[in-house]
Parts: sequence; structure tokens; C-alpha cells
Amino acid sequence: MKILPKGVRHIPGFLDREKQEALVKSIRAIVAEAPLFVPVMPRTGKPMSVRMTNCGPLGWVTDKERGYRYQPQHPVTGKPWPAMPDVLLDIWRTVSGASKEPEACLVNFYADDARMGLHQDRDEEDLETPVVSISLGDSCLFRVGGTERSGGTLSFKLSSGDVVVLGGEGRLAFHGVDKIYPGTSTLLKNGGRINLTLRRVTL
Ligand SMILES: O=C(O)CCC(=O)C(=O)O
Ligand SMILES: [Mn+2]
Repeated sequence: MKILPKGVRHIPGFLDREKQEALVKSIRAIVAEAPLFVPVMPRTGKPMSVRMTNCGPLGWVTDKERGYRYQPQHPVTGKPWPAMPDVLLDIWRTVSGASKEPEACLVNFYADDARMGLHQDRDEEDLETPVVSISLGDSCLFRVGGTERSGGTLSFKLSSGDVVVLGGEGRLAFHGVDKIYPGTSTLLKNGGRINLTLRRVTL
């Protein structure tokens, strides 16, 4: 048995294949309206390896000049983000245990060679409401530690349909994605991995 840091919950196979397919369909509609953009690191302007978009009233964006933030419009089209689909709100209500609704769903697309460095999710004003993460498509190696960067971490695979909740002490746990395992899922016809994170932003 693996012991996760306090407040971190991994729910393998939370979504069955049918639900995963329905979710991919909603994500495709979101991407058609709010195209994937390439996020770049603050100051250095170095592009991240994932491509992203959002749905919900707010979306997480980053660029060289203004850094990490939430905003109501897509950074390229200037249009409001598409609405958050009910399937996502249902998942949130089932697993988050939160009384507030999520305001942002960050959609990350990982091609075979994409990864995400160890970080905390702390651009929200609300650092108490859990973050709920949903994995679709190819599996990945996920790494999670405690609330200090220097602390130990443990790694485990996330597969299509898995949900991770970062709540309680785990809300500020360092986490990242070390690698994608190409060809491990047939859900996305062109391969890759989609991660959705549902976040409460304002207090
Ligand atoms: O892809 C994942 O599983 C994690 C994504 C993540 O940590 C983020 O978008 O902040
Ligand atoms: Mn994160």
C-alpha cells in the first residue's frame, strides 16, 4: 500500500470509459472555442512543454511580462472562457467536499515528451478549498511531496479516469509530472494526456 502525504487522495478509475469519452467530447468543444495556447514562464519567457486552455468564469494563464494569474478572458482570442460543463461540476461535488463551487478548470494537454516541474498551486486567493485533478488518455508518472520543496516525494502512475484531490494539508503539496507513457491509452485518438484541474480562485 502506498501512503500519500496527508490530504492527498488518489482515486483510481473514478471515471469509467463511458464517462471519460463524454468528458473528452466536452473538452473538444471547449478547445474549439478556446484554442490551446503555449504558456511561457514569467521573466525568462521560456515556453512550458504543455499546451493549455481553460473553462469556467476564470482561467489560469502565464506570460513573460505579467506572470502567473487568473483572468476571465482567453489570452489570445480575448473572449470569455467557455462555461464549465455540468459533468465537471458533478465530479467536483462528489469528491471535493467543498461548499464553494470551482471557478476555473485548467485544461493541460501533454504530448509524448511534455512534463511539468515540481510546483505548488498557489496563485489562488483561496488556498483552502481543494484542487481536484482528473486524468484522461495516456498514463503519466506523477510526483507528490509535502509543503516544502526540500522534502521527500513519492511517485506513482496516474491513468485515464483517475482523480487526485489535493485537500487539507495536501492543498499546498508540491507536485509535478515527470513523464508520459505514450501508447498506454486508446481514449484520445492522437494519443497524449489531458489533465483537468478544478480550482476555486476567489474567497
Ligand atoms: O497534469 C497533472 O496531473 C498535474 C497538473 C498540475 O499540477 C497543474 O496544472 O497545476
Ligand atoms: Mn499543479
